[in-house]
Amino acid sequence: MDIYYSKIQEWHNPPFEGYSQDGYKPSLEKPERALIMLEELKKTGWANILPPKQFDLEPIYAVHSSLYLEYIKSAYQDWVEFSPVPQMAFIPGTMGFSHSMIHSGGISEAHGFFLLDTTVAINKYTYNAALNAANCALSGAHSITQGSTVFALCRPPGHHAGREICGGYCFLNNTAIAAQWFSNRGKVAILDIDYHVGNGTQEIFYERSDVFTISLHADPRHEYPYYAGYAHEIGSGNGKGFNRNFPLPAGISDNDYLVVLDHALGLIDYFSPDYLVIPIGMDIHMDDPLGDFSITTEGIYQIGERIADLNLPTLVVMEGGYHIPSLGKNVVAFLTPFASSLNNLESE
Ligand code: Q9C
Ligand code: ZN
Repeated sequence: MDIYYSKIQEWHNPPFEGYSQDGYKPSLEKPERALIMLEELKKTGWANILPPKQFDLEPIYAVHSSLYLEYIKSAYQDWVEFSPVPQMAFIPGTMGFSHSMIHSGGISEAHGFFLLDTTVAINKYTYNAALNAANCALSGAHSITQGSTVFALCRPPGHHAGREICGGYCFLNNTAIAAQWFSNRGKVAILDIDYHVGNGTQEIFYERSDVFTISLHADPRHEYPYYAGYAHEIGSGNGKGFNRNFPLPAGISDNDYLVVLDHALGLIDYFSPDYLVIPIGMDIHMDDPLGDFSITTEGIYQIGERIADLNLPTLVVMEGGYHIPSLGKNVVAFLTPFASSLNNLESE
């Protein structure tokens, strides 16, 4: 199985994800996540790890605004010039809660316009890392053939990022960028199985009927991102009926999860997509520090097995998952059923 990964993604190493009375809280989204996944993938014998191709920005501008890209690109330098603190990333104290608001074009504090929360500190390398993550997703999309599966090992993740807002460790929506590229070639279904709702992906395709977005996730009444992910959000305009959310209760077991998954897979089958994009988050695992599901590694294998049974051209995109000891093994468990399907063996 082809897997896209760039070392440059390791240079995005956010120093904090928020504050508490004890000072900075360290970020759970860190380079070690990618390293443990690579380590476990290399043990399998079927993982063909490749550097991403470098694409131009056009497929990224198809999803994000140029003002937003300019922010990610220049925020660190703006901050250094405004108040030089070496190697420190910056989070403004004022955030733009609604995009009917006006971006003043001013320095640092005005950057809050683009922020959903405090988990998206930008360092000197964030822009480059995020571009490489997007290029991993695009490389995967370009290399998909009939019935094959490719894994984009993206970091930073992407599914909380909207057209011009970052949050939840996400800057560029790698999943949406790949799905948008696919949508010029056929119908796309996105099935998001990260523990958190893919609110950014939902927002980006909310009025589209050619990209069907489905997400299984923790109930937003008690879990991040709180303001999206409810079952009544079904899309609008042309997209009405083409967004589906399945909020799940705390402590959900493998079997109960698989029942909901089967229902979602039935909807995908009915939609009959040409391409499938699967944003995965191993924060669904029982040991994850952010999650409260009771999903086991065996359950994650079964989730992969059922999705692989659809036999569609499938791009798997890495999103969350923060329990380092199980993260690599869980990613391998999810991908193994795809790796053992005929087309992926033939492509080696
Ligand atoms: N007390 C993804 O899984 N909230 N993002 C952290 C911790 C943000 C998760 C708060 C969670 C974002 C890609
Ligand atoms: Zn998550």
